[in-house]
Amino acid sequence: MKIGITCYPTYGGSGVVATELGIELAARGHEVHFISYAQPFRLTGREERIHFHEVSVSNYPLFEFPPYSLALASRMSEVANYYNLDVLHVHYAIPHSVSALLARQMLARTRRLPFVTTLHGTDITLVGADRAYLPITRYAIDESDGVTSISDYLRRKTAETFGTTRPIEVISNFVNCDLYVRNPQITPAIRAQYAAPDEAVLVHLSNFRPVKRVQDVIQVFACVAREMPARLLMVGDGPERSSAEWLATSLKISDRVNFLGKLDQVNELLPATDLMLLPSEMESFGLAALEAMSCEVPTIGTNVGGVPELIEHGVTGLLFPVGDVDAMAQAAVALLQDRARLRTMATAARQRAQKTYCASRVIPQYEEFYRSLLRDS
Ligand code: GMT
Repeated sequence: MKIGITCYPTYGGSGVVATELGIELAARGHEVHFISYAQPFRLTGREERIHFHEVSVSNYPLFEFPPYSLALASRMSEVANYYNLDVLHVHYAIPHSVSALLARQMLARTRRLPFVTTLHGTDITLVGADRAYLPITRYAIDESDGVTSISDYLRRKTAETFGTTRPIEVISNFVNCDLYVRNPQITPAIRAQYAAPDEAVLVHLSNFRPVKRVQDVIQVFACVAREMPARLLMVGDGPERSSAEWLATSLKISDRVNFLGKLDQVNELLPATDLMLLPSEMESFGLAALEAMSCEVPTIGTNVGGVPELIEHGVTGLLFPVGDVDAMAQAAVALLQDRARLRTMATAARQRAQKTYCASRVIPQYEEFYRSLLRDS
């Protein structure tokens, strides 16, 4: 198949899922065309059967807000036409599904261009639910040829928020279990780059938006660091980074916290850690936790959204109410001090990732979803 993919190319879960999906589809012989304002950050530009089409948004003195959605729709229709795409797949409803809808209509006289919208999270729970965007988001969801969501929680939330009765297929986030894995040849050396042999290594991975509650990460780690030698790796960047740095400094733990910025290759770093901290206010799935699980790293997180679908409390991780920093800290200390329990949980996390969430299991679900749309046309 020839598949067009649109996503936010910046550091974030929906962009990661879209990019990894494109890479996996191309590896299975499909031709993939990314259409966005920048090359998605996990692409190198050298992948076989993957093409990138930049959307440039011309400015004009009259435009206070340059119309990206229109430029995107134009480019989508051109790429679909020139490269004979079978299907467009947009990630994050706003504004991508509206642009896809326009592109489909622009081409309607000459060809059919079905599009799939994948809902990821705040496109429904925050931005989409905002009255300014709700009617257009609902319209674009209803008009999509196919809609998928990344957890059952998000499927239910979409029906509830938008009152839509259209079928939404749940296709979960996935991870490449062959890449996200402990590697005895390199993992110990990477760990040694960051931590002394006696230090526990905790990690947080996100785009540091308020919803991620990165201050809670620092607070939890401060409690852990009072009890044992420990180090925290903060991976990613975003609006809350500076307040997290300030908090680490005021709690006098900044020498134990490494802010690593937006790393591309987290598959090598994650296996070198012991515990993932994900104390988010909301998480429709929690891709960072899945990537950690695949690397035998359990998560201490919050019992919100789709997280309990991924993490079984007490078996593959530990979940607490949002903001319960003390409970998360105590649980982290207890787990890190009980190496046998930590190992059992780490193994269970890897097994759960392998059983349900490996790319090799999930990508065929997307392929079948595309085929079903093309059959219906
Ligand atoms: O909805 C968002 O916040 C955007 C998105 C992103 O780009 O970071 O994150 C969501 O999509 C991920 C991939 O499907 C999920 O794993 C995240 O749980 C989800 N984030 C939230 O729901 C906050």
